[in-house]
Amino acid sequence: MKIGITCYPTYGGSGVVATELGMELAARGHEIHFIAYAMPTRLNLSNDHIFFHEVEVTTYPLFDHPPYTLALAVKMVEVAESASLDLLHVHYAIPHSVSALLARSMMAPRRLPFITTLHGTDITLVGSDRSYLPVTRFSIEQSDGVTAISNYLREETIREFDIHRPIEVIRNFVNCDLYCRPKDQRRRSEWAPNGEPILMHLSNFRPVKRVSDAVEIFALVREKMSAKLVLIGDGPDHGAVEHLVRQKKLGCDVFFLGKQGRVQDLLGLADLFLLPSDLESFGLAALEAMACEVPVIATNVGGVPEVVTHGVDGYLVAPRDVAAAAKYAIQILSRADRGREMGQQARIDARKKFCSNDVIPLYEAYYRKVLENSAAASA
Ligand code: GMT
Repeated sequence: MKIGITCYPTYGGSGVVATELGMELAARGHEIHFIAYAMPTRLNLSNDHIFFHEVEVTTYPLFDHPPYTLALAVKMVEVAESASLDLLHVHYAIPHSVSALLARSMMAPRRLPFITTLHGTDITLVGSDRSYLPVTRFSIEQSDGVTAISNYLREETIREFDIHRPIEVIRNFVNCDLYCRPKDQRRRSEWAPNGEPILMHLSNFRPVKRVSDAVEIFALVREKMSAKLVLIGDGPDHGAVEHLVRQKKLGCDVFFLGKQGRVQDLLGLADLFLLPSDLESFGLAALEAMACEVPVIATNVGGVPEVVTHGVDGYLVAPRDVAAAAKYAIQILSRADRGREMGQQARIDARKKFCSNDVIPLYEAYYRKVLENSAAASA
């Protein structure tokens, strides 16, 4: 198939899933055209079935806000015509599904069906904001196919948007051949020269991620034992988190790595992964850590319980309950054998439920179904 994929190219879960999906599909022989305003962070163009088309948004003194939605729609049409795309697959409803809807109308009478994948804040925060809700609902209703990355998100979309169309749940996935615990653990000594346990967190440092809670949890752990905290990613809360680290005099024990391209090389060096978010419709970073044999302490919110099983491959606590999270962290870190056992179980669970080899064929089957329905509708 020839598929156009649109996503946010920035450091965020929806862009990561879209990029990994495109690369997996290309590896299976499909022709993939990424259409975005910049190269997605994890995109590797080495496969000659992958193409990148940049959306350039022309500005004009009259425009306070350059019309990205329109520029994207025009680019979608251009690529669909020149590459004879079979369909568009857009990640994150706002505004990508609106652009795709426009592109489909501009292409008529030639059919260009589009699938919208809902990821989280496009439904739970931004999409449900009253200023965006009507147009988000309309573009979801108008999509030829809609998928959600967890049962939680599907239910939430139906409830919040009063949606009456089918929504397919296709869960996020991880490539367990790429994401695994490195045999060579020597790099740990960069952060933990005396063999201290390492806690890790990876996110885009948005307020919803509560990175400061990861620091608070770590501070409680440090009261009981020596340990190190490695923070990967960057975003709006970076300054506040750095300030908190200084205030707690943890500067020597906390490492800020910033945005990293190959997180698969880092996650498996940790003993524990922290995901203390206020809300998470899936928690992709937790899944990636699990595949690398790292147990997870996360909050019991949204779709996280579909990923992490309490007491089996990690622990779930109430949002902002840093004391409970620290108690579990100390439990895991003070018994290395228990932590390793949970970590190994985490990889088994990640492979069983979220392996890319099982999930990618679900997308392929869904694409075929949407194409058949679209052809039948226009016959
Ligand atoms: O929160 C992020 O990392 C960004 C956000 C996005 O849409 O870019 O992530 C959402 O999609 C991820 C991939 O499907 C999910 O793993 C995250 O749980 C989800 N974030 C939230 O629901 C807050």
